[in-house]
Amino acid sequence: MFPVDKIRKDFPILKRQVNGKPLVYFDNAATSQTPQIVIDSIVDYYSNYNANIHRGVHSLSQEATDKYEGARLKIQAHFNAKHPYEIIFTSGTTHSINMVAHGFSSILKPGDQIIVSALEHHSNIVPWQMLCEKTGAVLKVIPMNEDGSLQMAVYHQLLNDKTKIVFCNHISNALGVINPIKEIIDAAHKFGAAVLIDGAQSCPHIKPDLQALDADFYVTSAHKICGPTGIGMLYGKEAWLEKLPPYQGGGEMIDTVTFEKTTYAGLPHKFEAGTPNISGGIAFGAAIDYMNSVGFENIANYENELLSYGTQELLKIEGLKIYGTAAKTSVISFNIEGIHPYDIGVILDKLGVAVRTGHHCTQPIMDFYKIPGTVRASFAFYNTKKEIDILVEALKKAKSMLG
Ligand code: C6P
Repeated sequence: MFPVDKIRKDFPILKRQVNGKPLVYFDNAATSQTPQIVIDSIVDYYSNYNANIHRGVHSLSQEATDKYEGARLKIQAHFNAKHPYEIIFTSGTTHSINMVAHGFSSILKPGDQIIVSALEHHSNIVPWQMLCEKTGAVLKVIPMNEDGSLQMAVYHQLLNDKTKIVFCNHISNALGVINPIKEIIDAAHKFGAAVLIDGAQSCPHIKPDLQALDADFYVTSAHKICGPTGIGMLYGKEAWLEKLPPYQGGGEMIDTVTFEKTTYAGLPHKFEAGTPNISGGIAFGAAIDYMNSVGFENIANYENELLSYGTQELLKIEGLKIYGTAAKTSVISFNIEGIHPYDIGVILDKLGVAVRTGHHCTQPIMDFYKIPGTVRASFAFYNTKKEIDILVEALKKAKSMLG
């Protein structure tokens, strides 16, 4: 049996009350909670070895550098990247995507084609639109079906020799549906196009093997996987990272600087200008260790149980409709007939239940369903069936007040 009671003790925040009720935290797709061991890694850095990295010969600097680079190695091993220098520390998914988009501005030509899926987060739409404006490239969209799956036959038709890069999330943040990324990657490679996988929503549930997937780029944020905010990663295959220009100029990303000419440092430093989020990087490594100590197979099995139970219980509420019914992870996006999702969110909060309401930074998905937004309950491995019962009772109360 999954030791959820023991695991909950690792998360100090789960003990707190909200509006006089025990917190039921179902907003894990927005950000996950942080276990004590990850919090301790940040406190340890500032208490014991706070120093800038890669710069000093003194002991503290060396210690901090070792721990930061040690975290890079943990992340490399976890995602199975071939080389540690293929892992670039960034401030998060959004930053990582913008780095790649910026890099492609020197590669794309007018008429080149970029393909994105209809299920993307705004952070995987807007940078490409900006890139198209800059380069004259054209943005094409893989449309979605009513159940939230992608129309893969259309994707295969969209691909051609002009396609230079394809972007797709592994798991949709708004619906939780799982996209067929291996098929997407393999098909794009037949036309020589690169593929960027947005792993922001998959990394808390699935341990990806980046070499087996053959992804060209993979991006995620540590705060989705029990790490802190303000840190994330860009994985890029060595050949692609060598080809792309640096994103920002500054300290640490150079080899030599004169007023006539600057040459850049090798990977990963070429993409890591300035003093980074050192404690964040170290805590990202601690979060990866923590998640692996729980075990991704255990996490997936337990979260599937929560998803089945939650779906079954929520559907007992009359007028409740779930969006995104294709194969998915532990996200339930829904509306109750005649009630605005925001109003439901406010009442749930009064009852201690945290969910996200609105368009979830995916307005095109909401437009597809012709709705203003949804209520999104997203479960993590530290949630329980008892908490789902509390959500169901709270929804019944909201319905009787608002319906
Ligand atoms: N989604 C959600 O509530 P950042 O903000 O850079 O850490 O992650 C952006 C991002 C990119 N792609 C996907 C698939 C995401 O889910 C997110 C973040 C949160 O759904 C906050 S908007």
